[in-house]
Amino acid sequence: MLRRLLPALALCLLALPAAAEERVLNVFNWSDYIDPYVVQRFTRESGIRVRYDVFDSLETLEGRLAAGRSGYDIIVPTSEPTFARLLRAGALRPLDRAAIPNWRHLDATLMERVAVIDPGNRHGAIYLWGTVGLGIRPDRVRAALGADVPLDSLDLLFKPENAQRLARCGLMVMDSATDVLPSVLRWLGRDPNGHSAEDHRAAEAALMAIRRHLRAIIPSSSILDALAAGEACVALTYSGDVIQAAARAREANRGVELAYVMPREGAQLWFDMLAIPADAPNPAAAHAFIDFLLRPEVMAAITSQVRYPNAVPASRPFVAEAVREDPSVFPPAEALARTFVAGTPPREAERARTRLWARFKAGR
Ligand code: N2P
Repeated sequence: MLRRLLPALALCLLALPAAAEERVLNVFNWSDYIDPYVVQRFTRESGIRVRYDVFDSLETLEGRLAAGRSGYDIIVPTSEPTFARLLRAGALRPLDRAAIPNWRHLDATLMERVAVIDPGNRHGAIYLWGTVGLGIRPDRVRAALGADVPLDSLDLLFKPENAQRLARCGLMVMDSATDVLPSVLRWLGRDPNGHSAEDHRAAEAALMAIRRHLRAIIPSSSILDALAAGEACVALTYSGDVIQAAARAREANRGVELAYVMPREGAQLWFDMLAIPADAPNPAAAHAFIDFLLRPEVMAAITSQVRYPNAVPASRPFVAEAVREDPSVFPPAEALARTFVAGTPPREAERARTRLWARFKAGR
């Protein structure tokens, strides 16, 4: 009996590593945007190994996806413009809801907002969301501009006389035309989604007027590091990145105090989507991963770690108290009422923005 079983057993053992090898999930996510233990736990529970790459701007994500065959199973594009554009190009796979039982935890009101570009929410679930605003060192800003300067205005950065006085303590802008230009237009009192030649000219003039006062125009991940190290006193970047930097600075205990402020002029609000490329090599694993992420305790661990709100209300009681009670992580309704959402500019306008941005970075 045993002798007859042995070959079968040997075969099983031989087959195991090969099968395990095939069970790989290729993730392309934003940097500093997950709790690493969550990824480990997914592998432990499912046996699926995770190959994890990161990007730190929508431009980088789109560049990698544009040609197809990215090799990724999970990507995390912002609903507009990137997710909308990929969807329109047929580059996203419709989700199989039957394989995502935890879909039921998603906040219906938030999902309705992204249904504007994805009717019926067929291609994506909200992962995390947030705003674009200012990371500031309140003590440095007050020292440079006076004790009663409003700390919640884009004037800090875009008024040339302020920029000049803050230049020494470090002004920074994240390197992303897509996620910076709408706030520039808003500060100018224009439609943040305007893309006429006149809009572009005005935005470029505003950026050029402060260009020589900027210490850096660098990827968002580098802005996070610079803020945490105390090298920037005003930086335009993503909300949770500032709040993460503030936590890191507190831990380092070197006297760097940071705050995130949503601009009073109105902040850009965005939603990042879990999506599966149409040509994903392992869509089954991708569905399993989305389902895993939407578990309330898993989502809570992610929000606690990266300090961005999620779209799973049932996660809230499990979120670390300091994060749960932080109004800069969970903006109050009146602050949200002043936000705006970016649209999806036509290709030609996008090209003009890219050229404008290159001139801004070069400073001429
Ligand atoms: C995470 C960046 C936040 C994503 N580091 C912005 N959509």
